[in-house]
Amino acid sequence: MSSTYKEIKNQPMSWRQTLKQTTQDWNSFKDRLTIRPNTHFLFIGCGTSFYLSQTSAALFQELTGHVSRAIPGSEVFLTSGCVIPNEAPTIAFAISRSGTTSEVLLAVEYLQHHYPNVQVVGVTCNSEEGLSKIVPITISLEHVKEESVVMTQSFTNMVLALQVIAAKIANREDILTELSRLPEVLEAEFETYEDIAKSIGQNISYHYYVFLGLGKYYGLANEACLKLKEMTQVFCEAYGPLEFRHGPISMVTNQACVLLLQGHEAGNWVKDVATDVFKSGALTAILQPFETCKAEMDGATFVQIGLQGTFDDWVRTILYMPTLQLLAYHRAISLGCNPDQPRNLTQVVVLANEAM
Ligand code: F1P
Repeated sequence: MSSTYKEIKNQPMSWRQTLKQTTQDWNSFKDRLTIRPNTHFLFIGCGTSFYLSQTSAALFQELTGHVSRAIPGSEVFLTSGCVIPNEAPTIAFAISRSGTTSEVLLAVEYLQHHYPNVQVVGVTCNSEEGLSKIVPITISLEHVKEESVVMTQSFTNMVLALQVIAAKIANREDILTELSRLPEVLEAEFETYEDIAKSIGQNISYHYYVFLGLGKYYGLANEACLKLKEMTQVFCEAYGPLEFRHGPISMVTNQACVLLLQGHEAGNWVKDVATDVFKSGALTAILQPFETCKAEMDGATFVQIGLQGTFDDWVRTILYMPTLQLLAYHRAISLGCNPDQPRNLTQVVVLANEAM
């Protein structure tokens, strides 16, 4: 069996372990973190780890109220003036599945040499590698170490670990209780997600994919694009839903597939975008946490996400991802591509010495 497929399907199990482990980790390092009312949070990573940084920064800011920002690893050491606060106390989460991506290691070293106001916490799935050796605190999810080149369960598990930390910082036991229900809801809904992901993925006549996600879902939209690009090399883009109408919607034809990640937040505003996309002739798929009145958009595809959990938008975040990962997987299989061997890619990008 494909390792990518196995890792996608392992998410209910791995989420359970992440919830348990991160609570223990937090108890062991919380006293070493100094969090003041004006503390900023940074989330630093590359590729998938950058997109999970985007989602985590949005989640952190919303729940804790602290200024939070995602930064690609390279920007920390190449253009720090644009991205790192000079004086505000700052906690930077350096994120890397492998723990060996050069840009993330260089970013950490740069912060340690130039920014005494920044405390760094590593987030990885591999504690034996470089990252955990150079940071004082590490959250290491060894149980989601992946064989695959393409990151799937590592994305959702690292976001989930950061959600637990955000809930701890915000002192929100109610949110932690809701998070603990995610694995069972994914288990209950996985088959439905896969049926829909397969039916869209198997239609290889779509040559252009768009993912629309608001706020904390924008990082998910970017990550969904990356999965499709890595596994199937199709042209895709991600936008905020209302941004899509400001020009890009003119790219849409009946060979386009537009997937909208809908929450309760901004409900009617986002629904209005879905209606416009549907009228433009694209296959319109809406992932949403409520039942649908089919008559509204007859012919559109609806995926109900987290219906059995009645979660709020914040908690539901990672539940959108398995459908999007499976879509990429099934499109790859239908095209005869091997999802475990994406073109021109390696598990880690290690820079040549000359560049450093
Ligand atoms: C991040 C990453 C992956 C990408 C590729 C190269 O790695 O950019 O997202 O799919 O395989 O590496 P990491 O720093 O999280 O290990």
